[in-house]
Amino acid sequence: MKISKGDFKAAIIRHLHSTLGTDENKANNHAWWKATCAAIQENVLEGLRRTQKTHYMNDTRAVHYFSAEFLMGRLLSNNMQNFGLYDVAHGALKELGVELADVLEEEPDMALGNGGLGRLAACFIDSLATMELPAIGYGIHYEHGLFRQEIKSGAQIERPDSWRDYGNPWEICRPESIQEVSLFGYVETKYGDNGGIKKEWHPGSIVKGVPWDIPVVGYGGKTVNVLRLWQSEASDYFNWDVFNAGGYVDAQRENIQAETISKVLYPNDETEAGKELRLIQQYFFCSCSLKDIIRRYKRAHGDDWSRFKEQVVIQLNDTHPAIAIPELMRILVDRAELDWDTAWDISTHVFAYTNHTLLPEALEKWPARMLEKILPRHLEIIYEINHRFMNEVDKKWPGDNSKKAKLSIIEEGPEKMVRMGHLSVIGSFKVNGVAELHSRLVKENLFPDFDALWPDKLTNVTNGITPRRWLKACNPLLSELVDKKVGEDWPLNLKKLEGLAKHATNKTFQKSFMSVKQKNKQLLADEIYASTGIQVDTNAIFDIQIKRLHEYKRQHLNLLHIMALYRRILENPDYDMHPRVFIFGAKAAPGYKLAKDIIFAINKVADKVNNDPRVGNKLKVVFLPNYRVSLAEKMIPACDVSEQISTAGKEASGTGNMKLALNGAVTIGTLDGANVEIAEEVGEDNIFIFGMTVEDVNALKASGYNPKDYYYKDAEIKAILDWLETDYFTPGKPGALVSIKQSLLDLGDPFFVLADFRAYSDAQIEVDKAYRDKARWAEMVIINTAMMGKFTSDRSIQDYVDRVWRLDSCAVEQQKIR
Ligand code: AZC
Repeated sequence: MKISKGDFKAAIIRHLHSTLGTDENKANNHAWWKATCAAIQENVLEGLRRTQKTHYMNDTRAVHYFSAEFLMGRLLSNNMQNFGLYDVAHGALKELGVELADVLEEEPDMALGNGGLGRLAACFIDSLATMELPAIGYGIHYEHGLFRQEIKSGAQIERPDSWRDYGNPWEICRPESIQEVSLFGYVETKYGDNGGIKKEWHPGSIVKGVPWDIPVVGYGGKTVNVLRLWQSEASDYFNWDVFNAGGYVDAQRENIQAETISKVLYPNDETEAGKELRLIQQYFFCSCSLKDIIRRYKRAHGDDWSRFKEQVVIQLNDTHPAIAIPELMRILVDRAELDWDTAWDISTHVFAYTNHTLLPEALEKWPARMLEKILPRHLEIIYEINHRFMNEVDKKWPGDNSKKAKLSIIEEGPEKMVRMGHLSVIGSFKVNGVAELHSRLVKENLFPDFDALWPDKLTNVTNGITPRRWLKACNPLLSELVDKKVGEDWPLNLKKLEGLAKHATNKTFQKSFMSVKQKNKQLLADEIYASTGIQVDTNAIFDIQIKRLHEYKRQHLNLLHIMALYRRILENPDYDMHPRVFIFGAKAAPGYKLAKDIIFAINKVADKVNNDPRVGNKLKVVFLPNYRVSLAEKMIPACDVSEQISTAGKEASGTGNMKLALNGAVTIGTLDGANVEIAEEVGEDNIFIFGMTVEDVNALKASGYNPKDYYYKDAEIKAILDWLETDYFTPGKPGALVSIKQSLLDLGDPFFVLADFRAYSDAQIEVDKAYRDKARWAEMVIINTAMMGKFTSDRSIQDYVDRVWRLDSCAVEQQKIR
């Protein structure tokens, strides 16, 4: 039973009046947006209430997804889709004289994450709710999410993101579930009468964690799970003490310090930020979340801990929440007074850990000194875990000290470091990588000795993406076409898309499919014009690279190729190529100089190319500022060629690669991450694979890679790199782009850009040829969409359920949609 358009209209107006205190004549788009959200939220909250009641009555085992990042994007369109209310809302607003599209644009993105890892968490909680699995996401309620990127004279400028300035209509504050978190201080050892010792932590500071709940609506609107995000505040009790002792000013200072914890998201992707505040953030949300889980468990089971590991599984999204392991041990040993072995048995049956990267700079390590200062009791517990683990290592490899040094949680050196990856592997019952290739490299290169010690612990779960957001909601035109061909239930069963394959060579279907692509390209062209003033031709190939800016992702390889094309056109005005628009979206970590230089270079090359009459329409270069989830939703449906060109062995999986292929883009990529599995699915004729494999990279490294060999042997490479040194792209400022050349020549080209350049350029020539054969291209495009079924996040979640979580779904009764 669904609500009628008229009733939904009435609900919007009711909220306009009684929630927002305005009326139809005064309301602007922002007010319409809020009123529409409020009307939808009625259903969300009813679903949430039913879900929580059902889970409580059934005393379900649940997964708790601990993640420092959740990159949710916007929620209105998704929530409407999931309740099947999109068309109703669209019609209702139309009758009120309001465009749904404009209303949707009012919503700020919830950008509480950096990139892949945070967006994966968002896709996973969507799948968990859709599959009716009892689950809670736990994270941090950052006041400022990822910075807003502006481009000024070609350079990235960071501006604060303030997603909650005008309130967030979805979140619910839960003061009844506030937790307190201890920090700093010292540990007292107490000796009991029976000779036993007891540790007591006397914290130096206490902060309050205030939970904000974001409901997560499953597709079909039955299960509504929760994402619980913690906001830090000064603890009343502590504040009061300080107030009495030192007065108002000191109390205010305490306040500010406490509130700093959840103030900002660290804007680094794949770099460990060795900062005290970051460790405090991690501990803060882990401690709040564990206490929350335990409170809920105790409500059903009292002080009987024997069922805890049956009821609770905690997935650690990378090592950021690894401190939860010693925290649970502390609670069990110091507070619940369980003996160590019982506590360890519980703990190691509760935690599982996902590794997302092999880059050494991303593997978190904390100085032992810092832990000692902030979490003195936890450091003791980590030492104890390590001591017992070293005994186990000694049993397997008696007397082998080098093994011990390799496996120890503690890295000895001038500064003693705690390796959070090792702690995570030792404290978890399962560890997974995020694509087949990556998981193999985790076993062979990152944790080989752990794999020898515990052969069943390391496993793979290939990433996935939610087809609800990344096809159904973001690409309505294609969704409609797909509905007609394979039925409407593909969002729940993405393998159904395979039904498109048999139409891949059908001329009429090719025409319909490519006309959808053309319309989506027009929409993106409008967006490009609105945000950059650049006019692009929708008959050109839309070639897109969207992801965080990082050397290993090799946006500069793409750039060198663009420069090569430009040069070829200048040298030969008849250079034969189909017109192409190269489109980028990428944020660079604010402290990552070379990444920012690459953004600058892309923009400077774009300026020249786009305004050079000799180039005409053949080549355009666009850098769309402030890449984020809502912009991705506009770019992905319009893409012809998807750039997935990381150095083999460096991209753990990638998920943008899946989204683009799903929406009918053809990939040009290396055999890296999930590209390998995408190639398996679509077949080698429907993807452009180029460049070195992991083995090739290792061999070249072993033989002594010298990028200068390529520079001197390949005249085009030399010409392009030398071009960067002139002032051609930066008039009056020679050398402004030289850092890129330096990194590729003098600093050894650590990501093998020059070694892969020629293969990349050749593959691009093949792409160009394929595109010009309209029938062949349409067939490739259709096959790509058809064969992406494997990459639904529902499949990833099912793999977690089978291989890691052992979780049962729990049906929640369908509500009447209001
Ligand atoms: C990313 C990986 O780089 C990306 O390949 C993967 O698809 C994604 O995680 C999801 O698994 N990693 C990160 O975003 N960050 C870190 C610290 O690994």
